[in-house]
Amino acid sequence: SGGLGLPSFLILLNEWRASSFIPMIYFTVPILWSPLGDDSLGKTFETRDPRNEEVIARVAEGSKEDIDLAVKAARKSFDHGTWPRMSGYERGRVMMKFAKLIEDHIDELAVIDSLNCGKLLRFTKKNEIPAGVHILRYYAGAADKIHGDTLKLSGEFHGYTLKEPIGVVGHIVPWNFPTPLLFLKVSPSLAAGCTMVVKPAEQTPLSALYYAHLAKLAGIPDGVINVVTGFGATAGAALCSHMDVDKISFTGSTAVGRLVMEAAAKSNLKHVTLELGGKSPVIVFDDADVDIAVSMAHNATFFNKGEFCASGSRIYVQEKIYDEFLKKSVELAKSTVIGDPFDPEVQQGPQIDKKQFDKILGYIEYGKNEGANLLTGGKSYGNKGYYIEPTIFTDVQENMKIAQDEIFGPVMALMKFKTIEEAIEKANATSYGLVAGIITKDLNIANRVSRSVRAGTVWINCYFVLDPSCPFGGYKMSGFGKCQGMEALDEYLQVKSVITPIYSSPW
Ligand code: TXE
Repeated sequence: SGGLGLPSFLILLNEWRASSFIPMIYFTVPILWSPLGDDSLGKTFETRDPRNEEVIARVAEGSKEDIDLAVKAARKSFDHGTWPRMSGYERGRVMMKFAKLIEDHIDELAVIDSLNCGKLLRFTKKNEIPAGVHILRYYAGAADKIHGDTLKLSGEFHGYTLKEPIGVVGHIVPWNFPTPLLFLKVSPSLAAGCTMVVKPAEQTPLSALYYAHLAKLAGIPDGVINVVTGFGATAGAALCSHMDVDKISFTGSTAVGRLVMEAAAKSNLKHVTLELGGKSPVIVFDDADVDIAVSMAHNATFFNKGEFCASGSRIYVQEKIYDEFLKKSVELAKSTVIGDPFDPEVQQGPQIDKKQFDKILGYIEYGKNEGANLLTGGKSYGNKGYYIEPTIFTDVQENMKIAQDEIFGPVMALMKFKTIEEAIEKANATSYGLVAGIITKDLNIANRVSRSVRAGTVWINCYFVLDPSCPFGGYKMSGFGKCQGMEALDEYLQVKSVITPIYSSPW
């Protein structure tokens, strides 16, 4: 098995940037170990610092051949290795050790994700890396609680079900939360006894490599976690159409989600779960405390620079408080401190890359051209890096692109409504259905609206409250299948029915 060039990583971290550092593809297959960090074809690609667009590392560019080798290692480990066969208790113990090692390396990991992703350092350190650890521990605790049912069949037969690991899993991870999203996939599949190939996003490959190294130190056997860095159209697509992969767990855009399903259907009908985008509504009723509601809505839209599938980017405000809400929202947006995410005073860092930066500015242009009213923001910030001002539009109509498409950036569409019925109708008027927020003191309104919005999660008087125990996943074109909760464990298990006569065999 290979090792990540950890000392090099530490040099990188000490300097916070380095141009000649080449992390290697971390395979658990000995033959692929390469001190130069190349993939099987020797190709590499750049990963950049979104603060200043400078190259921070060159990473191996995994090809179809590398995916084949990684799947082979995972298959061998699933069919003949110890991981799927050891007791759940033992698997849980190893996972707990893995979690402890991550905690021991939290400073390095927080810097890696902040550097690679433009995230606030205080947030990666206090929230995101600990969230990964929390998720891992939650599923470590579940590993020895996987069991089927005993069934009383009609007739003189006894039946029971076994829950078995689904097999080799391909995990395709996006760039917006490299650590939590990785562990939302890896942890339940490890607990279930699966083996896996992880393809991190091309924008943020670094922490996944570090985690592979720590997994090995924790005692996770070779072949169980295989990380292949590379691009979606090559390495990702090869994983989705691979005949020896039993399941794909994908988080990313709706457009690529379709391709993943298509590849699964055209290859071996592998199982698929999709966690896709959103265009989530936050509905603020007249009885809300305006200051609290403004702050909640602000965070719902602008948290993590708007790069969050559950971003509350459509804010519906009831007419009586609308004007006050609007004025205070603009003041808050204008007061946002934009800048280097390593600076503790800063509240908003740069967008992930040029592609997203251009996409967001493009949507802002659409908004202006379609007749929405730009109240604040609307342009890039500074002359280096991918910074965009927090932007608020009003007079947004339901059919405008900025009300329908996932912008995935710091852009709020602020809209007015009169009645509960109107709010429900507008909230449901997109093809997405990931989450919804409701702000009201009236329990009857909260109950009614939470049952009427078509979304996988509803937050009442809060937003972004995520917990490993609480299932999360979309309705409609936001995808299907759950991450988090015991439901996510089921995504990596299949049920076998076993039937036997109670007395002697009738045959
Ligand atoms: O996503 P992609 P991108 C949304 C968000 C964003 C848009 C585009 O709106 O602006 O998607 O982002 C891999 N077969 N979300 O271009 O392309 C890719 O390498 C297999 C929402 O980054 O979907 C990466 O690992 N895999 C979202 C992952 O898919 C493929 C998070 C996501 O990339 C592939 C990210 C292919 N053909 C973006 N093509 C969320 N739900 O949180 C790409 N990939």
